Amino acid sequence: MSDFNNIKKYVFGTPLKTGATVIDVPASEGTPDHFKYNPQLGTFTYNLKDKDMVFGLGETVRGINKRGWKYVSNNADEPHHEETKESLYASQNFLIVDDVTGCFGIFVDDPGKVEFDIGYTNLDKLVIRAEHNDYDFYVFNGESPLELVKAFRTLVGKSYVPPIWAFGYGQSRWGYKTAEDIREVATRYKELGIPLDMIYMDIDYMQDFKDFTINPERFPDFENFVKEMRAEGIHLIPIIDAGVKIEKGYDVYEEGVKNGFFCKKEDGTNLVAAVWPGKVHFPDFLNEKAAKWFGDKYKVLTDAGIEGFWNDMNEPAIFYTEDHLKEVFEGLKEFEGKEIDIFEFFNFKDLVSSIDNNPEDYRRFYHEFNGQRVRHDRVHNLYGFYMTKAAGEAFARNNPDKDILLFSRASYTGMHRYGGVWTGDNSAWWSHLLLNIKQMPSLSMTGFLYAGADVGGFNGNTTEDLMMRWVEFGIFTPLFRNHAALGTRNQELYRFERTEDFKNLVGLRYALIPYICVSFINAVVNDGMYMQPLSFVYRNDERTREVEDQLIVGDSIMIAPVHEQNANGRYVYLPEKMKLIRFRSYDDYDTEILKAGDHYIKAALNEVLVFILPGHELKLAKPARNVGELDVEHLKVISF
Ligand code: MIG
Repeated sequence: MSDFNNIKKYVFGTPLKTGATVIDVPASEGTPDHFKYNPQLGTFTYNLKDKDMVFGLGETVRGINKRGWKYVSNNADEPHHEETKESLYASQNFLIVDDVTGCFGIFVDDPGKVEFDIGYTNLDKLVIRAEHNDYDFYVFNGESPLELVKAFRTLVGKSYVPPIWAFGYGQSRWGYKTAEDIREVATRYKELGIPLDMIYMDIDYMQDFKDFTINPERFPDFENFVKEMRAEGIHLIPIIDAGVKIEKGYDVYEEGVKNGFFCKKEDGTNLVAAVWPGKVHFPDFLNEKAAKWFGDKYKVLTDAGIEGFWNDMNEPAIFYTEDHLKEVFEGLKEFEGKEIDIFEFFNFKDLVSSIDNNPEDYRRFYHEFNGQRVRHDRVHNLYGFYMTKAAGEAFARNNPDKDILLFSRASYTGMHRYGGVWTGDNSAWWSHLLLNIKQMPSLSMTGFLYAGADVGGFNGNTTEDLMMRWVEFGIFTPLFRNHAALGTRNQELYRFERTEDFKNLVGLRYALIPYICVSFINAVVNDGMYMQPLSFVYRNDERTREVEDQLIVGDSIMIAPVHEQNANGRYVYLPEKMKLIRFRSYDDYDTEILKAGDHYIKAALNEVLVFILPGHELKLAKPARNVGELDVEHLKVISF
């Protein structure tokens, strides 16, 4: 008998040990409750009831309620987060179905492709199908979605806790090249008095995009530069990419080849792919020895004083593989010199346009996983998880006295024990601010508590008003980072006109850090959520079930971010009486007690709406230049 009566496990085929779970649940006989299983098709079908809502899946497109679309767990380097996409960078196969009279949860522990057709093919059917038929299918029972979340998280283990300074504000941009560029960011923030704890280093700090190298011309005395920035209160956070440049004499490449640590093709040779460094091999993070070796490489940077990293391109992203490129050139010969009709023209065009992240390429290489040779597509969604695990375990070994910041782009359940996530290459769109709001509670459910989006938007040119509204939401997300793509409009907060407003808003974030940290730690310790949909808290209030742009943060406040351009306020639904605080800054705000129901609430461009729940309080610290300088002993209390 299991001690975990609310968790049942059903075993199909011969599942791989993915590392997602931390407790062993004995297998139950038969097939999962609630579902009709079709062994021929490998489908699990549940008939959705009228009032069923479906929650979960972590970082995906669309709403908090996942009903009405098909989602595919298949980690993808997908820079276009449109609502018609089925896959983003992450795969969390955890779902909750709830119609208030009853609810249940499921988790499909399968790191290959898994489809969740949630009322897409048939409005009223939830159909789950995995591409490979070897997995553990878990069912959770409980009285409320929150209980199901707890059951799931008991199964998959405690969430990662970052160093406290990682709750500060971070400035990033793809395009900072030199120590001088970074110094300038630090100086401009300091001059304006806008708090800052982190500056991120994107791929240009490296020598020719080689992991664990520093370009000596751009950073002539890196160690001292790290010290200089620390003296300014700033942590430098370099990026690490999955692919290792193929280059004679480059130690990481040489050692990887010598020890057989790279992913191999069927014929035993190392796969040759291309990403930013040009041709690369992919470290086999699933191979324990290779993981240990790669993890230890971070020491090059931690020895230089670095205390945080972001792991990128670990779906893995593939611009092309050598083999596929050959096939494409062969294929193109077919067209050369021939009269082609319009259909052939499109075949020709597809040949070239489908080169990057081509599904065929994910079937060309293998891993050594738990002593077995496994083809990549079978374990695809584990790659980013194991890269991050390799780093996290190395930090525990090599830097036991330090808390190190770590987050990743690709992820799978289990990675939440080693690091956080950012949600990848969003765009400077108002709809992506809204998407950020909707993704956060789903991420919280799946244990990815340290999470956030590129504030202001990554792709495309942002605007000052979008940036301000996004900051007004970002101040509540545990990871609060402004990041943008190469070639886009500069969006450091000092680039705009209303720098005083930005200073006040980021200052408010620092004021909120005691509350944010306590709420975060509570979510870790209790296997709970840092951000919740209203319907999780107000179970019996039907109206809350349709509210997707207000969130409960921690257990004392509700937020209602403005996410539309040119809006000077918004409609807010209050499930009960609450105290509104309309913040312009830490010490400039007005309050008002509002009764339950619908309200139109004004919020000028520089105003943030926070609502205190009855019987609760919000404790604020006086803003400081960085987290280290916050006085957390003397807090101001606003109570209701
Ligand atoms: O192909 O390192 O999502 O944050 O700035 C793009 C450059 C590679 C993707 C990441 C983004 C980062 C960018 N990277």
